[in-house]
Amino acid sequence: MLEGGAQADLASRLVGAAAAAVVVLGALAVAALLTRHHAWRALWRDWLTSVDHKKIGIMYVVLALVMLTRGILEAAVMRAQQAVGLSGGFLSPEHFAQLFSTHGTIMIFFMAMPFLTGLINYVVPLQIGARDVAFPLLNLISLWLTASGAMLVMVSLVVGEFSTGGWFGYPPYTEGLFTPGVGVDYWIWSLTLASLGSTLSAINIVVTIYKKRAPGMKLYCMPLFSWTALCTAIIIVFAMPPLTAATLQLALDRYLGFHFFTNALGGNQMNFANLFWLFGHPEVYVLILPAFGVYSEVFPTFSGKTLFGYKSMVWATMSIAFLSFLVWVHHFFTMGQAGHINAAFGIASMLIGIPTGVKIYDWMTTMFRGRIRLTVPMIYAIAFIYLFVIGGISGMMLANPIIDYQVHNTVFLVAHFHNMAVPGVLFGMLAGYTYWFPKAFGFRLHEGWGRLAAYCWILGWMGAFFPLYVLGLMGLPRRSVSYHDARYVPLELVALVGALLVAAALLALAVQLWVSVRQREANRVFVGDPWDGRSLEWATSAPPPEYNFPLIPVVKGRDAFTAAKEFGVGYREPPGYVDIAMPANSSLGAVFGVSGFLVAFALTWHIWWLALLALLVALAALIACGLQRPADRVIAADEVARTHKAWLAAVRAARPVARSAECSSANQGLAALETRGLAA
Ligand code: HEM
Ligand SMILES: [Cu+2]
Repeated sequence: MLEGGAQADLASRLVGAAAAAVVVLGALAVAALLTRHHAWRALWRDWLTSVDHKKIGIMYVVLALVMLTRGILEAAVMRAQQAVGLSGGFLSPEHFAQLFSTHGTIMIFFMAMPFLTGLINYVVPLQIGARDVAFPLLNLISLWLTASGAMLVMVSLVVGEFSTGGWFGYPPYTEGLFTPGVGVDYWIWSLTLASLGSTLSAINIVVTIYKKRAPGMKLYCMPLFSWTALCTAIIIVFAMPPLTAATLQLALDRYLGFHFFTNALGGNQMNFANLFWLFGHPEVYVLILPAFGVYSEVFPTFSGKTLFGYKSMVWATMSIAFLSFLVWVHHFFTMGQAGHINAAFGIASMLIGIPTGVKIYDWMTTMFRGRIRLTVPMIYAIAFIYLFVIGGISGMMLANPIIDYQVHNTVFLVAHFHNMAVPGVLFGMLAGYTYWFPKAFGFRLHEGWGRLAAYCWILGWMGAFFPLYVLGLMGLPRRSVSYHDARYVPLELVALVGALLVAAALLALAVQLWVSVRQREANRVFVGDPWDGRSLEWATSAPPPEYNFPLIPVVKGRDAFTAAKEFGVGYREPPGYVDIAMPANSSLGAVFGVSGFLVAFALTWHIWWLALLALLVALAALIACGLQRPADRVIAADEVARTHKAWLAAVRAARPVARSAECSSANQGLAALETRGLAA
């Protein structure tokens, strides 16, 4: 009979081996499928080298969904461990630590970030009436860098181990002295790749929004989702560098014996805490603002009204972006700074409640007297309002340093931030996925499975996290692999059931996709406006042509497409067509992605020659990038005309659908004119 510890070691190894097997077999299965369908070439030509913002957006979302799957499975394993964790459980402490570290790192950097970047990439150029982003090739490179970071985390499951230092990897624990081995290095380099990718893509988004808006689209005419994309991207540009600096300094400590964050020779770990949270707090707004943007599209669309309080919404978004840089110390109220500093940061933190409250009222007023349709995005959005307010209130509690001292590092905090991360961020992303899916693929997702998934997410989330508020108040520390107080057990069991329901939600999403693809012919919305949309992304076919719009639209105010529909000019044939030049495919994304991955992998394993070689390749590619003249592909006016006329013919042939029938196969993407005016 094995002893408890040894037993846990064995079980841990089995779980780890199973996870690694899933990754390897999954990769092999995908490769086999691609080979069987002779799809490698198409994958390379149509996707991996494409600089089309729409395809890049879709690839980001695919990456996010793959990583979401891993993150949720890990969460379920953690919950299972804690459910049986009274003086034991089946995982070793080391393994549990790897689980919360990968789960946190993945969910933030490789799930939420790619998800929102994907939605922004897909939607923003369409919403602002542009053909593409400002720097299409850079866009592809950013995607590849992010994906190679994710790949590194995946590889760590098979080769070696991942960090045990949590998603914020505090030194001195993560210093070489205390945690040698490759785990922390995997964490450092995957974050470095992800932060590079995010910074570059954020610069791209900012420039796109400033420079590529359709004529007449003033900033104050821009749809709210694009506004939140702008604010998020600006935050990233300022917030990512501290993270990159912090992880690189940590790398210097680990690799070259520097002492930035050690306890000896003048190092100070508080420098890391400050740098990390100088990034970390703005980061949570990076995650949530695009979700707010999605909700700000979903509420008006499915209430048949224009967004209430547009300007207050914009100002609230900007205030949140600004305030997000002034509150980072609330992540370490207990680390010894003076009381008045805590007080100042506590008050600053509470201030964020004001613009957020404004938004909540704006959304509620948007629904007021609207003709509300409870579609899947709307279910997520309404659940969000209820749950997010609860999360906001627990945030106000934590912002008070006196209360924070009591619950710091308990699972009360875990409940609070999942309250923001799941109903706040993830529900928004899933609402956006459901809302824009028909635009991207030309058919609607199955409504019934979508509802089931939404209800499982909502109930599962409540089951998994409401108990944690109570457990936290009872004193259960976060990151506990086991505990010795039997009073925790019942609530831990409830939380496990919740997590299983969340896993079921994920399964329902997968089934929904499968069923929808199979039934796609019945649910086509080629005309492109299935929800009676208000902004320009709905003014083109679904899926849109590569160049988005045959002629760049001219905009006169907000809700540009609703206005066009009301004036009867939503589907007009232009007087003439012109040639359109689109950027050509490029393999440079892959070159940077692969060499970036190799540099990171080689540094992790101290294979110096490989690191140097891959770095040289990346540098050479960079120089080639600079020397190369960006190639264009011209789409002849004839072809543009043909495509556009075919679409207009489809518009004429389609039967306008009333909102009551929008979830039936009568919906071909042409909305019957039943909106009640712009100012309604
Ligand atoms: C809805 C399903 C989810 C479940 C059941 C879940 C569960 C968990 C659990 C059990 C932990 C460890 C808690 C502890 O330390 O005691 C954890 C930590 C964490 N989760 Fe989640 N999670 C979910 C979704 C998410 C999402 C969507 C995000 C982010 C967007 C996220 C971000 C994190 C982070 C940052 C940590 C902290 C890791 C650390 O301690 O370093 N989680 N989660
Ligand atoms: Cu914060």
